[in-house]
Amino acid sequence: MSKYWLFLFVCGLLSAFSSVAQEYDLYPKPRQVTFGENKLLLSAMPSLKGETTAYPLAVKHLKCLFSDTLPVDRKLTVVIGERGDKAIRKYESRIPSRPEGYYLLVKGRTIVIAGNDERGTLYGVRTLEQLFKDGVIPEVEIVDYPEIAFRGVVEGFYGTPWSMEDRAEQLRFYGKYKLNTYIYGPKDDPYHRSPNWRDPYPRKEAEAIKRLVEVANESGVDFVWAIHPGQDIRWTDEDRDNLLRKFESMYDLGVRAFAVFFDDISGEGTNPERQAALLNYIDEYFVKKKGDVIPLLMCPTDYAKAWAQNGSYIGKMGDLLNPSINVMFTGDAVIASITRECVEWVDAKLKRPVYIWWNFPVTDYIRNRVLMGPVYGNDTTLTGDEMRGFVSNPMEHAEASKVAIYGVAGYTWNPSAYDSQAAWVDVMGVLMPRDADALRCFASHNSDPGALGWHAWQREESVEIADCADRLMRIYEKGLGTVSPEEERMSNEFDHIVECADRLLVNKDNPALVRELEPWFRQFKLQGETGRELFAMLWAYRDGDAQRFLAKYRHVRALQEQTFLLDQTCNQNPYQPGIIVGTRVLQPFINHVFTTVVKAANAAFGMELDMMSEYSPHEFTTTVKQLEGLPVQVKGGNVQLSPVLEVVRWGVDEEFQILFKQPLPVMTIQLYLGKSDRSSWQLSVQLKNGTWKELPLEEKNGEYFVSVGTKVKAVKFANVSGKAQEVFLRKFLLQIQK
Ligand code: BEU
Repeated sequence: MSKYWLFLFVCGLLSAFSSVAQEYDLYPKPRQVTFGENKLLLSAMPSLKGETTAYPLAVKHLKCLFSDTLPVDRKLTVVIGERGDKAIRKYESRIPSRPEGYYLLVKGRTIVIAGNDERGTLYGVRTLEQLFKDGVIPEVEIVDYPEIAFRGVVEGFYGTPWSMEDRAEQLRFYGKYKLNTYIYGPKDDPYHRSPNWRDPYPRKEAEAIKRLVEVANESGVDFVWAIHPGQDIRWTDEDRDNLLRKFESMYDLGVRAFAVFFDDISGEGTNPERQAALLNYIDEYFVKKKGDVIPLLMCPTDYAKAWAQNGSYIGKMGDLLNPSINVMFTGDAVIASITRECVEWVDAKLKRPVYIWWNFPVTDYIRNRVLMGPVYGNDTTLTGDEMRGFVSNPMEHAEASKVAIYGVAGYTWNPSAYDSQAAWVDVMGVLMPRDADALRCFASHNSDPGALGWHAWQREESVEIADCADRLMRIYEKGLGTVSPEEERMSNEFDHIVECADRLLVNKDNPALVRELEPWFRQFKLQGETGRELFAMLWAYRDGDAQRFLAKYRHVRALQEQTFLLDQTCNQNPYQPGIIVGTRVLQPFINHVFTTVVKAANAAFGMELDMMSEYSPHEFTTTVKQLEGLPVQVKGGNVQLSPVLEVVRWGVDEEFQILFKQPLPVMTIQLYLGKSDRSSWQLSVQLKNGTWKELPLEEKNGEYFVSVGTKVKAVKFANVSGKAQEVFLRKFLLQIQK
């Protein structure tokens, strides 16, 4: 063969291999994959070897791949088993000696699935499932294992807990993408925490949990049931036994993994020595005694480094807790990216690898948004020796949370090979095969939580057009006369948004996702239409056509009002109610350009049109770090602060103020701090003449109540106790005279 022909032959081979590889995008990405040249046609039922000794769940899933109506082909063999099984002995040296690892071979007329352990075998079958397309499997050799031992989800948010149907669907999704952990800990399940953590579930709920555990078992996912007793626990033998009794009742429902959460509590329950003693007791007298329960998991009270300060609490946990107990941590802050520095810091304190509770894509602190962006920013060099677990805390929208959960599956399986962008693009097709591009457009513009002082974590948003939007605003600052490529690009983007939103609203691939996101899709469409009409307004101005300008201005105003109405009527909850979209790039762009264009048109056409684009009436200022950026809401004419979910560490003399746009007739103020200690607090109002007046706090049903009955310019609330306080700020409501 001449050199030329040899060259062509090699090129042909390479392209054949790479096209096979491209055809089979395996996810999460396996460690080592070598595709062969041929494909195996599976038109017959293979004969199974090792069927009786292999992990039954793996065999069950394997059999689902083949239709049992097919004739048996004796020459086609599937060999399956775990390390130590006779059937796969020949391949044992190729199995990675890592928990949940597996070796998979498809060659000639043989398929080998050899697990390092039972889960490993199951994961081998899962990979085979992904390779199986239209009755054909490519020749391949795979060596694979996960990096992080516990990977998955903690349903740990405040808000409406997921439904049992949502959870069952989630468990199947986790199984498919090799996530092995689901932690049940919804903050608003009263049997998970106060007031009912001591009581067993009523029969109906208990039955539903039992069924859920069965789905978890069938999916190869550990169902971890968490209890949250800290807010009212008494450190007595009685309460210890209450807790154990509750665990026993969950064990009877089939639960074989348990967690105790001490997050977001104040008072006696926060004592680290007491917590550790209780956990060690549970570990010794329940977990280890049962023998079939996996290691105990706990969430500490100081669960973020920002609170751990000198780390004395977390250090005590490291010293006192039995070594087998896993400890959760959210990173540098409550909402944070996971850095190597933080993991090393907390590992040293805990004297064990940390179990990360990652607060993404949770939105319980920003419930008017959805977080649909990629999973990125976590250290990709971390190994299983440094991080024992990594679970994502999702949104109350289960289906929408899959965008992030899919990313977490890839990251935790193999952090160093994880490609965040590719995973994100991929999952759009997984969730909405026919409208993947439209979903991607929506997701790309809805990913930032917004920088809220204390939770100041930001995410990229509208990445593809952010620079363009910025450049265009600067062009317009110099004058509105120039037609630029940026203008064309932005106006096309708004057209595209309208098209995508319309398609998403009627999408049939994923009804659950459409149901969850429908109000956001509608808001997105309005945003696209507003952007589109904004340009029509600008072009009318440029043409000197005052009449057309006015028509377009009125249309923009109408769209703005519809946006406001949707925000005021949909998704109404006490915690940041409403629906907002595209807040990082699109909305600021629209607001900025709207003001610029109306200002120019007013001057040119001699008009006095209102150029205010967003209504933000009241101002909030504070010296309490944790309250920085707290939104002030206007609801039904009343004014209220968005409730804070965490315990607020409130320093001596620290305060907050709400300054009203114009004096308001405040009738009463109601507030809930979770403590009755009136003398520690001072509430004052600023009267119309500018003087401050202190008002007494009365106590009513555990809440504080203040009678005001006059017009005020501002309200101030301060800690005057002379010492730091730990309180909740779950309610601060000003009732305004209508
Ligand atoms: C996420 O906003 C979030 C924060 C915390 N208040 C709670 N606990 C932990 O993060 C450990 C969590 O339940 C809540 O979802």
